[in-house]
Amino acid sequence: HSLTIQILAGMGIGVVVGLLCSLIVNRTGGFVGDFTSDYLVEGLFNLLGQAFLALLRVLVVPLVFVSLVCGTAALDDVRKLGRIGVRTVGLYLMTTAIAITLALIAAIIVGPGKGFGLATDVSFEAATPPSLVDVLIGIFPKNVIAAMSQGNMLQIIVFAVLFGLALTLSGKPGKRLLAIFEDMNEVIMTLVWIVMKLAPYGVFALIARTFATQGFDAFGPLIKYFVLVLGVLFLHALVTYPLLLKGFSGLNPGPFLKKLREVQIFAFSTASSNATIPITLKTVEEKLGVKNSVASFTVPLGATINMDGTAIMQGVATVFIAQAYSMGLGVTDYLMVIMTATLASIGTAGVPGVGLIMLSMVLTQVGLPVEGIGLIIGIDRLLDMVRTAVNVTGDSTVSCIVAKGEGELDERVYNDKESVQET
Ligand code: DAS
Repeated sequence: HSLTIQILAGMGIGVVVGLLCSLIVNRTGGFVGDFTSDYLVEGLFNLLGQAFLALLRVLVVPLVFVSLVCGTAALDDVRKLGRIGVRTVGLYLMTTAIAITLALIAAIIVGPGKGFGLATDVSFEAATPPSLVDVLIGIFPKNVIAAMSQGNMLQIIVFAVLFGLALTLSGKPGKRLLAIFEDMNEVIMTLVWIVMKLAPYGVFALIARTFATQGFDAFGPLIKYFVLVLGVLFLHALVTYPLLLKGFSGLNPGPFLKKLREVQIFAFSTASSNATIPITLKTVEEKLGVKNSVASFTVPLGATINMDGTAIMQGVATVFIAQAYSMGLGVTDYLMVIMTATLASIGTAGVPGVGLIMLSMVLTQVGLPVEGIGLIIGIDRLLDMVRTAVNVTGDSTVSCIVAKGEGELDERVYNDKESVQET
């Protein structure tokens, strides 16, 4: 059977087993309850899940570095690289701004926070967003080993692009070295394939543990907020992206959404765009026909600076918290929210829970009580999983649009029926 079906099964069984465990732990105390929570959920599922996540993460830095060196070297000229860079960043900022605007409008119309009637007198000191200059300075690596050991994606991207350019300008030595990098890329992609074979088990364990530990009683008064965020996330993923694919590139969104399912499941299960990079890259190249010269740049960059799903949560959460504390927001506040959320997403990597950290910057910027985050933190994990799936969908959308614009998209591959037997 196709791997996607196996992964979907892993996810489905994970939800059922997770909910069962949650019932057992909450309903039957004593030995059975303790055994389930200590040895099953926090034991076996946690071990399998974290091991699988580690296997994914360990591939990210070598894969991004090697594939981006190859991708940059494959581009025939610097002007093309510059054009790809400008188009990619421009599209990423545009999709994020659209996402958060949709979220703000929806939240203002629905008013999820009305009636909470909370008061705040605590003066709070929270993280302030980095200035644009700091963000730009921060992307230039001072020490490439440090950048790699810290997983600083923007610095790794900058160094890989410079190194790839140097390869193309180094004559014979460059050609020899590039051949080695291309072989390494093949081998690392095989490693990605191996990890994907383990996915049904890894996804099962991650999902089972999440659903076993997610307290569903936290939903109560927050159900409106939860459903509203989900609604805008699905709207953005199923309307905005298809419109952009059709509008900018004349691409049929059908094959795109169908082939992206696996990537979205990985993103959902891991709640980490970064950990999903190997899968996003493999899928965008092998199933959607985006050439490595574009995908190797747009995918890692997107996982770092493009978080549309996160921006949607932040838009709804900001309005929700303002309403919960009966604090009005003016137009300038909303513009500030859009700017701060977009800027904050540039500087932070795609790892679980980063959305809430950025939310504290947004709330501070518009003078809202940061402790309002405490209202929504209980159900944030599930929303994090869904918005990460939207984040990677946005990265893949822009990858296809930029590739099409540069003539680096093989439309035969993009449109062909998905081969049942997985590669
Ligand atoms: N989990 C983040 C990501 O990987 C998104 C978020 O925290 O909002 O994209």
